[in-house]
Amino acid sequence: MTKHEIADVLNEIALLLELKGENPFKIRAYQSGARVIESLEQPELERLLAANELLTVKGIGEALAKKIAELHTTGKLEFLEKLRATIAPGLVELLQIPGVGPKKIKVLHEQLGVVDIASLAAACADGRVAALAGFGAKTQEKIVAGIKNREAYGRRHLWWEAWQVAQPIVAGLRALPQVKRAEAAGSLRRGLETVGDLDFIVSATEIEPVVSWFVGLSDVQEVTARGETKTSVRFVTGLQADLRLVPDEQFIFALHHFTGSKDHNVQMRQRALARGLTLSEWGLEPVTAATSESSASPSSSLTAAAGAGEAAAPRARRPKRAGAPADAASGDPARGSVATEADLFARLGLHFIPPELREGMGEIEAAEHGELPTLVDLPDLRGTFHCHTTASDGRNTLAEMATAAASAGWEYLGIADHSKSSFQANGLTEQRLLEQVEAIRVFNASGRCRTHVFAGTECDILPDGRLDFDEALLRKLDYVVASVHSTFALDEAAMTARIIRAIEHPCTTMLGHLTGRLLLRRDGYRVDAGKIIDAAIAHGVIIEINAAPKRLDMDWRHWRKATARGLLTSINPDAHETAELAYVRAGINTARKGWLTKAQVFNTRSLAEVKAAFLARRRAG
Ligand code: DGT
Ligand code: CA
Ligand code: CA
Ligand code: ZN
Repeated sequence: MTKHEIADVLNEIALLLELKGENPFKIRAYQSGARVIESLEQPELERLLAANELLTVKGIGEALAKKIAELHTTGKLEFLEKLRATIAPGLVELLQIPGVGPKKIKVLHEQLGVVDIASLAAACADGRVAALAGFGAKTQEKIVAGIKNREAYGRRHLWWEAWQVAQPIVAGLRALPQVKRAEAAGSLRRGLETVGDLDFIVSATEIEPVVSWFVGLSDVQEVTARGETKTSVRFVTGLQADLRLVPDEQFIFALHHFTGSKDHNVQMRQRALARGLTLSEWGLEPVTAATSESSASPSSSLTAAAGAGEAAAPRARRPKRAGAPADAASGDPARGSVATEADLFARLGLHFIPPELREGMGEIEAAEHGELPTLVDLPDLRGTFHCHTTASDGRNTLAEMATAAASAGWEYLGIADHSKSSFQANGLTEQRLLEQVEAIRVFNASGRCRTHVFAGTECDILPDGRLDFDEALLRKLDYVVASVHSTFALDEAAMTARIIRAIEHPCTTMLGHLTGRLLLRRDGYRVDAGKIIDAAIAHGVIIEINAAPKRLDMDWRHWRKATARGLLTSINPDAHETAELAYVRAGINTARKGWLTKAQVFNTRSLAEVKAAFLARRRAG
């Protein structure tokens, strides 16, 4: 078992004990035990287990050591299984509602008989929650809003999670002997922060084996449609997926159409019409008497094509399309066949538009005039900032994080653990931060790792806009990420002033997660993004793209305008363990959707350039 798996078990025990209202000391023993295990490096943990020496580790008592040994040898823990059986599973689910912690759940369960979200909603509806001591009308309101959000958001999925599901499916489809081409389209391909459903486009020589493979995937819970051209499934996670099979000569048209967005498609279709062509998921053809009638209203005919008609086999509806070459204007020597999306755009007089830009927000005009930017991409990144370690709430040590950054090929890694006011995240005191700075100096000097580590902090922005550490201490660091982690309920003007004050601090290098939003869970606090962007530009402060898939904050919709005015960003994973360094991939989506080039992303710079920039800032400040 890895140290993370063991720590997960200990944390789950702590949580279940808390739901039961057990002795706080016992609960804390499991929580701190989990932290101690994570602060060990994996080989050291294995050595201790093999030598039966766990008890020698500070913070691991007899009871814990026994349980960890049982987990290690059997992969199971009887104690946990018994504990789970004593708690209604619906109670654990309640934890997903913001503002409802184990203590509140225990009271709700004991006093109101709440066992799941439905019974909690009912208790709120007749005011019984507000009447409980320690709750009140405000708390009840918050719970009701949380339950509503959960319902409204429940149908969508984080891009990252959808991508984890989609990647192996695309690879599996491509490996089938009958498949010629396969892609994931839709919002996933456009890199949208959340995804409603997956859309796979496949061309194949034979249909049946491909459909059988798809519906036979191990996570498929239900097959919701099975036709000749479209098959839909729902996975156990609730995520749904459409598989569309098309003749190979239609592949590019289907891929473009089902990549969307709808707004982009409508504009593309209008552009085609203006040139006497009709564009659809089946092809690009001259407008004929028959098609011109239905294309009088481009968006409604598209709706019909993608909506009611799609299950009913488009090839049957349009018998001539399937066999005929997709290139209707093949007589024109200037117009070759459409083998790629670039060909399709070229046929309409456009440069290739990357999927992330296809939101109907000016990309077609820019593509017409050759004004699309060369978008930043993953290989451009040479390091990253804003990463946590076991010193605060991370799950890997400094050395483990740096080693992982080195295997990613990065030249540098910025550590930014929490500051003292974030006690819930085990924030560092002045003393502990100074020790960490020293540890980083020693680590860099040791030559253990070819990735340079920058010493930073994710410093809390206090309610009045001051930073959580003194200027003298902040000056000892390479860089400072300033973030809001508390007092979210300020009005927009006060929150904006608070953040601008932090931006004005001479030591602030970057602003962390602008709004604090948690996608599909809670909206961000209200801020005037325009004013904050102006202040950041004026003070040479970077606004991060927090690439944690649940944040993706600042939102892509702000970036194009902000960078045009001179704002710089850094794509930061907010990684709490080595595997989360890969989150920068989600941040790249945000950057690309915001039209950003390499030059606008700070962590595409070389180590020498970053060092020079930090030095220059410190001199200026
Ligand atoms: P999602 O799944 O809600 O995250 O978003 P999408 O963009 O993946 O939407 P989806 O799965 O409903 O459809 C995939 C694409 O198919 C969509 O981006 C554009 C195209 N499409 C679907 N319905 C329509 C429509 O009514 N009109 C037009 N023009 N295109 C459509
Ligand atoms: Ca979709
Ligand atoms: Ca779909
Ligand atoms: Zn943070």
